[in-house]
Order: sequence, then structure tokens, then C-alpha cells
Amino acid sequence: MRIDVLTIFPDYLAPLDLSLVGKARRSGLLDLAVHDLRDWTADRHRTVDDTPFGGGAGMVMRPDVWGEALDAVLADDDAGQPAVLLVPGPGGEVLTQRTAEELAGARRLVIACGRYEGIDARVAEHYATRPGVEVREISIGDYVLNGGEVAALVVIEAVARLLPGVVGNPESLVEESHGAAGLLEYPVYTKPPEWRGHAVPEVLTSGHHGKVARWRRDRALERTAARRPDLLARLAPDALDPADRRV
Ligand code: 6GU
Repeated sequence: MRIDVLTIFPDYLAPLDLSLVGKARRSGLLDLAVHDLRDWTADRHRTVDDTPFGGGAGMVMRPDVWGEALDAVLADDDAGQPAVLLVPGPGGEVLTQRTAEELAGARRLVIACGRYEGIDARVAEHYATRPGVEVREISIGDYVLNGGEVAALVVIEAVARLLPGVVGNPESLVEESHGAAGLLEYPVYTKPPEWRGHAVPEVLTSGHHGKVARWRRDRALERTAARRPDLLARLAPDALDPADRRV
């Protein structure tokens, strides 16, 4: 997969050199480039924003600068490859594991990080008319950030770990929260068996695989009911079996 990020704060994306994403880049599984939007400005002050038509507080990012930048990045390298243009912002569709799975199937992601009050709306409108470009406005939750950079980090991490070969043990993608079961993950424990007066639940040291599986499923159901009843309500009718506790 190829990912291009456009931002006025390229340094904000420095963590993409680290950990699993950094390793995926170095091994060639992920081709990721971060671009400074100001490289496509034409004036002495490298201006990217202006006052909003209709009035109001704050500044809006200019469509002409974004147009030059996106044209150049979309034309670069694998020109013609279908691309998903992601525009992070609090007004977008909320990112879920489903979204991450869909995005992991794309050949190219281009992430346009806005600042201030956002990007002139004509940019999303224009690129949505480009053949081979799908525009998705994405929010990472119901709170307000100062710009799209942190959201870009979130999307890239959520997507990169789904790419074949990036996570060493694909099994670890199966049982986790928001996975196939639609439940939150059960609590996990390791050594020592007793710590500050807290013991590891006995069933986990029993060696009885069936009982361990039942206990984990019950804890996942219990936790989901307590913390995310909305997820339980959205489970498919056949997702619960008669052995599941009445939560
Ligand atoms: Cl993607 N951007 C901004 N600025 N605020 C947000 C967000 C994104 N997602 C939630 N809040």
C-alpha cells in the first residue's frame, strides 16, 4: 500500500518512523510519504489560509493550494492507481474497525490534514468527481482536535496493522476488541500469579481450555454490557448462543 500525507506540520507525523508502522515502511510493506503543504504555495509568505466567506471566527484553508498539492501527489509515482482521499475532520463519518478494514483493501490512501476551521469544501467536492478517486471525510470520535494530523496517525496505525505481513502473528488480529465477535476484549493476565494481594483468576491457571474459553467469553460479554451497551445492541441475532450469560 502507498500512503501520502499532506500537512503544514510534517514533524507531527514523525512517530510513523517508529514501532510497527516504521518496521512496515523499512521492510517495504508500506510506502509512506509525508509532504509539506506549503511546498505548493506561490507567495512569499507561503500562505495556506484565508478568512471565511460569510464571516465568522477562524481561518479556512485555500482550495487553490490544496488543488496544486493534491494534483501533484495523485499524479506522482503510481499515477492512475485508484486512490482514497481521506479528509480528517470532526464532521466526518466516525472511524471504526470496519472502516479500517475497508481502507486496508485500497491501493493508495492520500490523507489531507486540515488545520484552522478546515479546508474549503470545494476541495472534497472537486476530487469526488475525479475518476479513480474516492473521497472520505473521517472523524476519530466526538471531540474536537486542532487539526487532522493526530487522526492521520490513528488511521495509518489502524490500517497498517491489517496489511498482510505487518503484524507478526495474524492470530493476534482475531480475538481483539472490535474484532469478529463484536465484543470488547476480555481482561488478560501474566506472571506473577499473585501481585500486591491480587490473584490471577484461578480458571486461567487450571489448564482447562474449555473453561478458559467460557470464562473469557463471559468476561467479554460482561465488559461490553457495562461499558459499550451500544455494541451489544448491534450484535447480529446469531452472535449470542444459549451458553452466553444473560447480560
Ligand atoms: Cl479527524 N479532526 C479534528 N480536527 N477534530 C476531530 C477529528 C478530526 N476527529 C474527531 N475530532
